[in-house]
Amino acid sequence: MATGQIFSKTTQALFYNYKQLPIQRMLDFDFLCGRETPSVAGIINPGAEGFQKLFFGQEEIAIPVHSTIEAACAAHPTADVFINFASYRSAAASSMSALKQPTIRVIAIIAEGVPESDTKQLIAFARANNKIVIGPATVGGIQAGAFKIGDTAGTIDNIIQCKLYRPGSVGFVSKSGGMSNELYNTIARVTDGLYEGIAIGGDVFPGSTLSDHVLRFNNIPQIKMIVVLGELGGRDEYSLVEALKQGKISKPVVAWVSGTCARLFKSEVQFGHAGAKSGGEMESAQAKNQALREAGAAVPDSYEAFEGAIKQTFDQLAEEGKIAPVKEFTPPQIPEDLNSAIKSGKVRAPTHIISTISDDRGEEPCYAGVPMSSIIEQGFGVGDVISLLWFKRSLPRYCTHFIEICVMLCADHGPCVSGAHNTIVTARAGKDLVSSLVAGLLTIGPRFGGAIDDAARYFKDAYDRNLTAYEFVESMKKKGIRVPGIGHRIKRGDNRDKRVELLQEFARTHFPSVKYMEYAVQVETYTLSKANNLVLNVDGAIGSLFLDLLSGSGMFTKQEIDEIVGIGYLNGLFVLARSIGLIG
Ligand code: Q5B
Repeated sequence: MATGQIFSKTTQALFYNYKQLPIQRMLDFDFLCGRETPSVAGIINPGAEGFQKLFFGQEEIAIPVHSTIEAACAAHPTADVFINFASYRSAAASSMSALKQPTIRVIAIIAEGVPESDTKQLIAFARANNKIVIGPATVGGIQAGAFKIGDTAGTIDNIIQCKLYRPGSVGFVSKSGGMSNELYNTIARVTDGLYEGIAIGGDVFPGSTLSDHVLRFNNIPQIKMIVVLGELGGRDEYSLVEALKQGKISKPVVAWVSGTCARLFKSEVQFGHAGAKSGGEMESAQAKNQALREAGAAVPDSYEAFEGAIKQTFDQLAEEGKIAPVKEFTPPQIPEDLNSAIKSGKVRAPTHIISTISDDRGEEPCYAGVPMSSIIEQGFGVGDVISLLWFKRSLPRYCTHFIEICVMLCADHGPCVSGAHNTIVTARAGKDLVSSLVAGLLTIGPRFGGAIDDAARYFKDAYDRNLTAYEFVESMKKKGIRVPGIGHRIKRGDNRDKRVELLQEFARTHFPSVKYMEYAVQVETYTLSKANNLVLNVDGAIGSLFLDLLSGSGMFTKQEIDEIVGIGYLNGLFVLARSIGLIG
């Protein structure tokens, strides 16, 4: 890896695995730097295709999403950086696929824990094909004012504070991503700023080494000095020592190898990174610092003195007139995200939708204020859940049991009724479950299953107006309306509907009052005198009994009963019930 620049203000990347936050951070950085094109050309999200909406400054842009690396590379041939946010399990395979793409030149592998044997294969392949691997176990890297990988340099506030939106004169390379943030800050304080910073990652076998990047920085004219932060463990720093000794590095190098504290421990200590453990004297921070010092790098006596050493080297270069003044500018302001502004109490926003029946904002979802755990602990059934979600209250057990009986009794009615017929035809035509179910449900209406609400409305109105059964039926006839809840294609006066009988029996035993149902029975007696098929059907039985449930339970005001009947969602009971059979 002996080339110089690897990024520029027009570099574009492909981002593997959709991670909204790091992508948005890259785009925010672009905006801050005044880039004209977003640095993320495409996203690879295995199995998904389309686009993702993200912000580029104040504007929303659509970034294409591809399901394969091959498709993404073909669609974006100028995007030559591959940022791999795959897990440690799949990072190696996806990285190898990316390396095999002719358009990809640099890849950054973020995952920690990639098997070392896999990394070695990636390194060998990359070297043979003249490609650059940054990581694994890295945050990535940044070219100030031009291009940034994922979460490198942290928040926008930090990026602004470290003046990373415009280039300075310092090349920086470290093993640690976290410490690189710290050093970006230090460099901003005591020099004219960072030009490029790379975190190579803390694995034993990094895809590219400290010396790889130092040699590269040496070839970049804008970089006037190089800062290196190594750490104990491994021998990477010795390649740098060799390069310095051989005179391959002409620019001043300020270096520090952290981990000098390891000697204070009686036994070997594994620090945060996989590679950060001293395997012997040669790999100790002290030995590596000494070797770097002897090779000509400016190496302070402690980490605390690192900042001073960087400053001294920079000041010297400035004094020698080797540093051109940086073009300062005020970066544009990134609009704050609505969510974070709401969180900090700066703005308020109206909600789009309010649910008055369930709430999942707390520790656990609640139905009408009743937490899920108590629904389970109290042994609630489907009837109780319906009462909470439809009527927003806990109804007495006999009511919720009645609801459950309705659902059970109406769950199916053979293959010949409209709903089942349509569902069967649709399913046999090869359609999926949802389409077949919906085809059946769409037949529910005034003549089939959907007469419960009308039955409740008309029976209530007639009963409340003290109409006799005769007056009610005849007035309906005059208006040309069939009495909802009366009549059946098969059932007859001498072949009653068992479901109706079961509902009546339950209600007579458990309901405090069945006045509406008894009224419906009087209506049936009269209609049966006209024709033998004009029985009280299951819709009429449920409609009239629901009126008794609403008025007899004492849980609803008169106004609420009128509202429930007026809105008309008792047919929902039939829809719910029959879905069971249609799905079957
Ligand atoms: N006539 C149910 O009719 C049906 C009359 C009436 C006064 C009436 C019919 C009707 C009202 C709506 C209703 C729910 C279409 C039914 C259900 C669930 C189900 C379904 C299943 C399941 C049956 C013959 C003569 C005519 C009509 C008169 C009929 N109904 N008069 N009030 N209600 N009912 N729907 O047998 O003088 O000869 O012209 O619309 O409650 O859907 O099992 O299939 O679980 O899946 O086709 O149980 O009653 O009778 O239309 O030939 O009429 O009776 O005016 O008089 P039919 P039609 P006329 S339960």
